Amino acid sequence: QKNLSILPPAQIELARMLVEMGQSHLFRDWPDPGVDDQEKLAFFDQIKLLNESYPGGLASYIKTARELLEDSRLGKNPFDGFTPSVPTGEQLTFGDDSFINFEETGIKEARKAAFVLVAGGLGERLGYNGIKLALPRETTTGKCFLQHYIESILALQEASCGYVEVQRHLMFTSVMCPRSSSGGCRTEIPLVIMTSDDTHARTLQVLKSNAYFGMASTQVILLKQEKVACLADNDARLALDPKNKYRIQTKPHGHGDVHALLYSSGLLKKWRDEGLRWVLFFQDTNGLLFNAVPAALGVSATKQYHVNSLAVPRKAKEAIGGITKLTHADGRTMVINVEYNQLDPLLRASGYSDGDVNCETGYSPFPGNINQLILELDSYIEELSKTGGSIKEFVNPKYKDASKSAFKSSTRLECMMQDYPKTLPPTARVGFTVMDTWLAYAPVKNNPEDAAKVPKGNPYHSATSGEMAVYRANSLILKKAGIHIDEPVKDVFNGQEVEVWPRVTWLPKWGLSFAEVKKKVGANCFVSQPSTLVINGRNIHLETLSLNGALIISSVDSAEVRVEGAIQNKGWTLEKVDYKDASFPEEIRIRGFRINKVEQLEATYDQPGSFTLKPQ
Ligand code: UGB
Repeated sequence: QKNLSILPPAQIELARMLVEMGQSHLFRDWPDPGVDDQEKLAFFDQIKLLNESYPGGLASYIKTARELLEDSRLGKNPFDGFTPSVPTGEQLTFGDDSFINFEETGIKEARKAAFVLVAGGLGERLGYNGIKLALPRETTTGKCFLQHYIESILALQEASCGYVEVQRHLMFTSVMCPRSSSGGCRTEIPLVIMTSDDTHARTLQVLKSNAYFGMASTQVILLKQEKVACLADNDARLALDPKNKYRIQTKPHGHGDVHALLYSSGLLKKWRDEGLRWVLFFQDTNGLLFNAVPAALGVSATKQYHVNSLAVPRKAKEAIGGITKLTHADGRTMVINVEYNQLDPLLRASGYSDGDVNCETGYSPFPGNINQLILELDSYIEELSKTGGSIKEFVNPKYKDASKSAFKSSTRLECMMQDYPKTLPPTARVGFTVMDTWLAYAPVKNNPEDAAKVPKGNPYHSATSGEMAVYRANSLILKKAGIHIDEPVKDVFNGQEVEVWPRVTWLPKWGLSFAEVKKKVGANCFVSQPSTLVINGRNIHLETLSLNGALIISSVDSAEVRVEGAIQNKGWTLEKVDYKDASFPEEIRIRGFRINKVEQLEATYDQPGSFTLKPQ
């Protein structure tokens, strides 16, 4: 009461709200006016931010927290009344006719898409000090995840708008850009990146210092998520920072924030007015994701899905959610992700006494959610107009003892972006698309020590496996396209046994779809296992290449290059690096090897025209 005199009117309202919501303890140790007045005003600045950045404000946060904490104390099952079963979805096989058709449709639809990358997490499990987006996706080229994502979106943009055809035939195409009233291409596929206080400045810095990796800076929109207040006890009393009595402790609220942020930014309506139809969500470190995007978007468009989640076969206990059909006793059903820590208890409580185990296929019967969601924009806006983008939350307090009366440390509410369908009406068309893991999913989440402890046969999800998966996928795609590729060898890096394929990488605009790759490779090519092949240009055709060594080939879009004949040199080798060896940079140590560039053939075509690379 005494301190109200120092506050502006708007802050007085906030103070009243806090007292009414049972938060008087926050002011208990406040001295009389005249002492620490600046700190007290700063306290209210933080309260204002916490209030404004949560849909419904702090009062609503505290109210929901009380309900969820009570449910947790009583041990209430969040799936009460629901029975789980295995859902059916679209199952794609890489390279068959249906896959190729979906890719073709998806590439056309990409003109009407916006991409949203959730990158507010610091990746505690990886134990890496930088932002994950700046980690190399692979160390042959050293390109980071963010660069690969941006180059992939730019490649989609050009392909979907007919730019590639324009280049090829030097004439306009009939493909009309949804953003253009006068013909020609004006498409700029928007890219939103959700950051947090932990990642915002560093994400912006990586973008700016690399000229946005070729994207127009106006095309990239950063939305920063705020943290939420921590809760000290079962009554949802807000937790004060132990070192500062004028500051509330805060923690991340989870990737589910992305929906409220998109809604409040006004971007969704702007996109709808511009003729867009799809919003694609994706995560910070999946180097294979764009292998799956065109076909998955094609599935969404063909099946007219309001929600399409991308999935891969899941190993039991793998740290990815399981896509599950939940049927309520009252007849309601929904197809939804059940998070990895909830799947086992849900199955045990529903009569599956073994819980989360593999079936006869060697995989969990529940497809694994890789958190790549494709939402249809109109129905998304309609839903968010009702909810404001708030997503069903959960709380996960660590109790001191079985009485559940006190916490070991403060907790907070959390939410996940894949829980969006939970509030949808039964009429919503919610589907999922399953693809091969080798093609679509290789995240970098685990530090070397934890990865080495992953049960045999389960994926490591480490920097080592993430990089090897890129080479494996590219090799398998080339193999399917007709190139003879040597079998991989097995090797162990940082205690993890992996398959080592030839180190093949290409620019996304070289091979955006399988049909595009097939057009650019001949039947009589060969790449040996120790080889490195870097394709750095759009119109490079591997006609009769026989590679045993390293070939780095680059070209401008207006050059057409045919590669013929045998290339033999000492190539690039992999040298082991121990993750504890501090003489190497962290991004090398966490993968357990470095690339030794012994000898290569480097060919660059920087002028327009037709060329042939024929070394012998
Ligand atoms: N992220 C944010 O942007 N903000 C946050 O507050 C937190 C995270 P994790 P998680 O496909 O691999 C998810 O930590 O949450 C970003 C799915 O829930 O890597 O353990 C963060 O930057 C799970 O069902 O993953 O598990 C990153 O880009 C499964 O699908 C993304 O959110 C799993 O991912 C994911 O954060 C998976």
